[in-house]
Amino acid sequence: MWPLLLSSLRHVEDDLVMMDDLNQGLLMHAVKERYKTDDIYTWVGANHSVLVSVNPFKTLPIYTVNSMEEHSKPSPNKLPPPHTFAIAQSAYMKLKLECKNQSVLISGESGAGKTEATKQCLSFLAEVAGSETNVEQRILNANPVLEAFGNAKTLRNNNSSRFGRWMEVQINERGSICGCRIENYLLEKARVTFQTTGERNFHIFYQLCVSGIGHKFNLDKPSAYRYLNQSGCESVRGIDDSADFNDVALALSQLCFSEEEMDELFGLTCAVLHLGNITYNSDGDQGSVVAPAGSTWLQNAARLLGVDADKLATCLCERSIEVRGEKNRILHKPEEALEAADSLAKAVYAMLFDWLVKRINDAVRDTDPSDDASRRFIGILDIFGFEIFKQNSFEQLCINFCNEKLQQHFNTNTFKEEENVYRSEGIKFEKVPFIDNQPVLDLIEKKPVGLLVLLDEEIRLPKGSDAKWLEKCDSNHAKHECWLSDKSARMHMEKTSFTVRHYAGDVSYSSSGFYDKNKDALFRDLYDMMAESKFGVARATFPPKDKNPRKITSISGQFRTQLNDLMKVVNETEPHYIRCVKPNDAKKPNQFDTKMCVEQLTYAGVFEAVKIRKSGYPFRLLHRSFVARYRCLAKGRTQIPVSGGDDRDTAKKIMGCLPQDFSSVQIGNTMVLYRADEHRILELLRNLALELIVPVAQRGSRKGL
Ligand code: AOV
Ligand code: MG
Repeated sequence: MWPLLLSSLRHVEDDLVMMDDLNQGLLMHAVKERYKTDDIYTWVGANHSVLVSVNPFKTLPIYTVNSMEEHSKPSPNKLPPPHTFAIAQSAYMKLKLECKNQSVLISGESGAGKTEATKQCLSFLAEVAGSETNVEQRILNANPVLEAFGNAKTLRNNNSSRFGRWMEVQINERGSICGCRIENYLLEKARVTFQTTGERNFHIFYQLCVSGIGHKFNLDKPSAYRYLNQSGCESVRGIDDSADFNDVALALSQLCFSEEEMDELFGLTCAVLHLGNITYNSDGDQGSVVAPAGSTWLQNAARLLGVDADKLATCLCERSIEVRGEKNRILHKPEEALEAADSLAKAVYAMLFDWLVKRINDAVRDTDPSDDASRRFIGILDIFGFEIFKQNSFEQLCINFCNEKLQQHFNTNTFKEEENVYRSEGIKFEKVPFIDNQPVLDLIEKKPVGLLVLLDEEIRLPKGSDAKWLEKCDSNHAKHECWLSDKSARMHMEKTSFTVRHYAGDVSYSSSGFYDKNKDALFRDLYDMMAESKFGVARATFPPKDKNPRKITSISGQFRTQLNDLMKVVNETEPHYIRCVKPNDAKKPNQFDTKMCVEQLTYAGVFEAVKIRKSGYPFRLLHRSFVARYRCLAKGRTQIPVSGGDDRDTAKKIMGCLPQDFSSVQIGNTMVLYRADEHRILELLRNLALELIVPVAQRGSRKGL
């Protein structure tokens, strides 16, 4: 063959599966090269259901209304450029054409860009689908509110979501948005009372402190509060708490929150801060008293919680228990009273967040019952990615469990989707094995001895503990392939650790605190006190409890139920995936740490997906598109019509008249399917035919190429 100017062919593919060669290094190189030119998005696979997104850490001019319009009118014969808008467009088109619910599943580690991608998809849908009732504006207004109450500055991300969310954007038969349903998962409530150095509490606290309405709630500067002044971080460069508060207040009023509701919402939030400042002295004996007597912190907290100050003091300094019908008082030591206040603060905030989501749902609900039957939805999932920290605890096990579920869905789906294409095209195919993470899911959730199942059982036992739970896990799973017993290590040093072999790697957890975190108990007296608050919002967040003590709902139990419900819904949808990648830890633009990126794409199963797709027939063109692209190879052959004719037949004839071997190309019912080798030959021949590349012998005569 002639030596060719191959460099003129080289461009960095915007679809990883289209790349000629398949290995991790080359794939990474492609993503990196694209990143250098601010092409932060790359497709994985020809059907555009998996998008890799690398956080640019700088503002790119690619999210304008113009760009939305361009993406909303993709050309039928051209690959749509990779973009979050293209994913949203594809979901929206499929929903309309196939009348099937869609989902956009967004994953990636902290700071990778999941929430930004969620907002981009929502804005695109709001712009392109619109609504007949302005409900799309209310849906967009939910964002600043949810972020103020649910996001915080962490070391990894200045605006880190500390909860997961699923937003189901409902679309009526006319293709307009008609409502939305938001489900929230696992708010990190421990942050209310403690933050690591350099991190902050939830944004709303600082916003209220600097807002003009702070005085209404007797608020002082952030530095005055124990819950805000321990981490050495009160303001963040790039965050304007005062301006953000104005956005929140505006958004709340557009979500039709009444003045009264807003007052109670902000009041309860501020009550949390006052509650944290109450101090206690020993009562000289076993118990404690609030000090100083008449503490203004106590007065403020009680006023804003809508309860009596003396009652609040009593409920913090002692608790009553019932043993065989007889009531007894247990006095709290000062440090126990402090702990009681912390647990009340966390409970108030977490319940308030749930109430807020419920209340937003009321404001964005579809109120037209005639839409019921024809309504479809696009669900968008913005949820925590795998977490592998130095210290991993109960929260990480729940989060990683959730990721295992989503990963299993991704694997099965990528695989199933391939099979479906071959089946519907009537093509023979070989089954490709893929990593199945069912064993680790079983280890965690399978009844009767899954780790979380055993933990739920433990908290129902009168004398349960972290240590006893760990012992049971050890004895039940000693031989489990995903349970790496740290028993021998435990003899020497880390007495509480255990390791789980996750899809993304081995993660060691410290079992201390699992019991309490899962039980999440608020003393009964404190709960009952809140249930009788004079404020409607407080009463709504603490509804009277079922008196049956056996029906304790654990955190892991609630989360597993939520997750299983979510998976049921997601399984009924056609999924689209956005795999977000964080290119460096410094949150800096134009820095691409290859090792970090390889790790993240591995966790996300992207290499696996590329492999599955490549082992089949990754190149697919509709008969018509194939003929349109390659008819030029058969120029001058009389048996091939210059235009028109049966496309399937013409496609066959084009390949038939060429000397190369195309015997492994599959002509399916609607598409021509083939592998990289054939693709390379076809493209080379096409470039030659169109004189896009020129043999070396002729180089001198063709300037300007
Ligand atoms: P996350 O949702 O994945 O983290 P975010 O979506 O909050 O991450 O992104 C983190 C930060 O990266 C944002 O605040 C932006 O500054 C920047 N960023 C992300 N995507 C883009 C983009 N497309 N263009 C410009 N900047 C971007 V967490 O919520 O922590 O897991 O819990
Ligand atoms: Mg986020």
